[in-house]
Order: sequence, then structure tokens, then C-alpha cells
Amino acid sequence: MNPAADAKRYNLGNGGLVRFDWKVVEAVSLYGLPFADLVFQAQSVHRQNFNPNHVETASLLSIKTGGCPEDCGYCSQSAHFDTGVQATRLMDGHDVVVAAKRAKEAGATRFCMAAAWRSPKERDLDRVCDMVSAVKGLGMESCVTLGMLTATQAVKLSEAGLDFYNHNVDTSPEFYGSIISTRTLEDRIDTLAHVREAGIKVCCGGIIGMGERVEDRLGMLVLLANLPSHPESVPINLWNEVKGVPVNEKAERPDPIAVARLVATARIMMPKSVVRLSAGRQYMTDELQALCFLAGANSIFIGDILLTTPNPQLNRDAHLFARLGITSELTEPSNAADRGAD
Ligand code: SAM
Ligand code: DTB
Ligand code: SF4
Repeated sequence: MNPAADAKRYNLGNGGLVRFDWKVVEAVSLYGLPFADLVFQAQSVHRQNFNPNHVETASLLSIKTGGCPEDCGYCSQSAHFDTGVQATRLMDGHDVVVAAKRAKEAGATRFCMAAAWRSPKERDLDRVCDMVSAVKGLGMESCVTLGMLTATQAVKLSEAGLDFYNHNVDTSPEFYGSIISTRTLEDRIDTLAHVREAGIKVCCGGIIGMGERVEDRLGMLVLLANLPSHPESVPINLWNEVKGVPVNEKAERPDPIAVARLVATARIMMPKSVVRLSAGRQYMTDELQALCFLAGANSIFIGDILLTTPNPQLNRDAHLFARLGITSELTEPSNAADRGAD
């Protein structure tokens, strides 16, 4: 281990080297650096690419919940499992705009609309395109996650003004098959290619805490970092517990230090991507979140509910940002005196 050599190797003077040829062993050795060296490296890369005191705030809305034909073993919305989630129809466009306005008032700059589909039907896609245009009209960034897309569907969304498409790889290639059987990792990579080709920015990450090994978490980062271009947004979800799904049998909540290590490793491997602490912040202490921001996380979802599971309350997030001197649309601390913990 030689941090000076590492600093040179990772070209920290140049904002972090953007590489697409990561090997799992390299990710493992980065992840295993002494904690201070790892976080220092991650923070160095972070501040060469981003304002280290700013965190992006996104808001999530389930525009079509439950009844999904896919069998993702972690998900409350799959029709394969008895999770107690009621299936709904696609929301009315007007109600979506009302929710987006509310999210904007609460401080969200990005509005992400999620549908529990394997892939969208053409008629539904037209309705989602109208929602995207309306959200853009509010001056917010738009994101949708609708399952698999054809190239033509991606172009339609792009023409409607869509900024981001979320489609996760979820886990490592090795662990993938023990979590999902109804669509392959290759299917997902094809959708990501269609999204990218249509000129839409990619939001792609995964979940930890489903019983995978640390090597799988790092294998997932390698998969993401070796895509033809790095996703502009990388959501890191801690599995949010739901009843009745197969993941319950193997799930294990990750050690908090392991979470911070993973965020730091993601930051170094994808220096220019926004890394989002997504699901699972409800299990994180304020101190762990602070450590993750130090390690390079720079986005969160705000609002009391994600899709079907809880998220920290707005005032807790606002208070945390104020204590850390983090700027966002959620809170703009006016001076350091306001930042003390109470
Ligand atoms: N149905 C679409 C799809 O899967 O492509 C979009 C919605 S799906 C809910 C989006 C992502 O949320 C999943 O790929 C998964 O990474 C994440 N997710 C789903 N359930 C979760 C849970 N209980 N805890 C953490 N993340 C979860
Ligand atoms: C992502 O990676 N996380 C968000 C978003 N993309 C769509 C979804 C989290 C869902 C958490 C489980 C739930 O609330 O049902
Ligand atoms: Fe369906 Fe998406 Fe849930 Fe998988 S993650 S079951 S595709 S809603």
C-alpha cells in the first residue's frame, strides 16, 4: 500500500482519472486502503470535480405502483410475491404535476417518476411523455424509470425533453441471477445503450444489503465504471426492508463503515458522476450520512416516502444539511453560527 503512489496513479491532480477498464482486484485494493487514505483520496477527487459542500436534492413519485410482472427478489411491487402493496393504474397527469410542484416547493430540483412495468406500452408512454414535458415546464430536471425500453421509445422520451433515465444494474454479474430471473443483465445493458443513444443522461446504480459479498458490491461498481460512458448519476440503495420478498431470507444490513468505503470507492472510480445515497437512508445515522458526503456522495432523495418505503423526514434532512454547512435547494444556511447541533 503506497498512498503517494496511488495519488499519482489515480491522477488526483487532474480531477481523478476517468477509466473504463477497471478490474475487480483493483477495486478491492482501493476499497481496502486504510480508511483515512481512502476517504482522503475520494474527497480529493470529489472537490476537483464538484463543490464539496453542495448536495443535489431529488424527489421520487410512484406514478404506477405494484402488479409488476418481473420477479426482482427485493421489490415490494412484484406480482410474484405477497407484499401487501396494492396495484394501481397509471396516475392522472394533472395529479403528477401537482406532486411535482409540491416537490419543487419542498426544495427538489429533480423529479423522478417511477412505474412498476417490465416495459411501457405505447399508449402509456405517450402519457408519460406529457408528464415529462409538464415537469420540464416547472423548471425541474426530469427523470423516469419505466423498465426496459426499445430504441424508438427512448427517442420518444428524449423528444419530450427527458433529462435522465434510471435503470439499475442492481448488483454484480455473479449475484444477479440469484435475485432476478425474468430479465437478464444484458437486457438492462441494452436499455442503457438505447437511452444513451437517444441523448438522455443515464442514472444507473444498484442495491446493497441483499446478502451479497463485498466483492459483489465492488463487482457492481466495476460493471458501472466499465460501461461505454460512466452514468451521470449513480444511485446506491441500501435494501429497504419489505415483507414477503425472497431477499428477506439472505438480507443483512451492511456495516456502516462498509457503506462509507463503498461510496468512496464509487467516487474514485467514477470521478465525474453524481453519487446518490438513495434508498436506505432511514437506517443511516446522521454521522454515517456525513461520512458518506465526505466520501463523495452528493445527492439524496427528499420526502417522507420513496416509492413504497419510508425515507427520512424533510426537517431531519434540512437540519442535517444546516449542521454540515451543506448547500442545496432544501436549505441555504446563511452563516456558520446557524450550523451548530442542538
Ligand atoms: N420498474 C422499473 C425497473 O425496475 O426498472 C423502475 C422502478 S424500480 C423500483 C427502480 C429501482 O429501485 C430498482 O432497480 C432497485 O434498484 C431499486 N429498489 C427497488 N426496491 C428496492 C428496495 N426495497 N430497497 C432498495 N432499492 C430498491
Ligand atoms: C433508485 O435507484 N432508487 C429509487 C429510484 N432509483 C427509482 C427507488 C428506491 C425504491 C425503494 C423501495 C420502495 O420505496 O419501494
Ligand atoms: Fe418491477 Fe422494477 Fe420492482 Fe423489478 S424493481 S419488480 S421491474 S417495479
